[in-house]
Amino acid sequence: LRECPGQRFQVSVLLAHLQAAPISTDDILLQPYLSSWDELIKFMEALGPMVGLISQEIEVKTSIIRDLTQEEKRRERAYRERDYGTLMAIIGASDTHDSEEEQDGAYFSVRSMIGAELSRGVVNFERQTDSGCRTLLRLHRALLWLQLFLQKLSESPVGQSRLRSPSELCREAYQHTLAPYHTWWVRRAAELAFLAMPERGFFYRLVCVQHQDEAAMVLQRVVRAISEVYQRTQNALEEHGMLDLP
Ligand code: 1Q0
Repeated sequence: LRECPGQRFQVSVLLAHLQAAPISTDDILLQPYLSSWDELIKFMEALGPMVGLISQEIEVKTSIIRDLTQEEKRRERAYRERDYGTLMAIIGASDTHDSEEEQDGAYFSVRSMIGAELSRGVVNFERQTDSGCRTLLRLHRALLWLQLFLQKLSESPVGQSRLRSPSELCREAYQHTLAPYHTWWVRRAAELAFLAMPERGFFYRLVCVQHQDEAAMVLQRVVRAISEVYQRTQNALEEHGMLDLP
């Protein structure tokens, strides 16, 4: 991938985050997962105010999970310090094990989050709450939209037909993924966002290529990385009956 200095969004950075997310055989690290969304927000910021609403929504959703992570860390630290206080008074040691904390927090991965939130009873299957699981599900559905959109953007039409506009592809992908979960008002807002979608040239410059065949290669790498992340998240949510969390 070519470097694009000076541009805020970097497809190589997005790809790096996406590829850092898969761990063990079927899990996803939350930190790189959320960082991928940070990079996508940068992309959306370049599209202007109509899309601002959407990037704001992504920011709200990623912040909810990040806040839960921080809260969890504070709780663990307090618990440990109280414990250690007694312990250290006895043995006089001073070791806080800061690096270990990253490895086994509740919000370390998708599966650790699901496990922790289920055991604490914070996932509500009937009513809307701000659990990490239901929040992740919203981002997860949006990721499928992105996967489908980029897939379509990478495809060349067969025969004589010309390349279709990103705005058209965006709408089509939306109808197949997110639209069924959105209210009438949100669907109208999405329509406005599609109109703000730039032409293909904008996307090509963004990923630093000049032609469709080059773009296709870069886009397909992103699509492959997304689908790995998507599939693992899907498996975890599905196994726990979490694909319809309110
Ligand atoms: C860039 C143009 C994207 C247009 C595509 C999707 C339009 C969606 C419109 C969404 C409006 C958001 C308002 C709130 C919606 C919530 O009701 C909903 C449900 O949450 P809740 O808590 O009420 O149950 N929230 C969501 O569904 C969250 C996801 C929103 C949609 C996010 C899609 C954004 C993805 C953008 C990445 C674009 C980057 C392209 C990069 C190309 C790189 C090579």
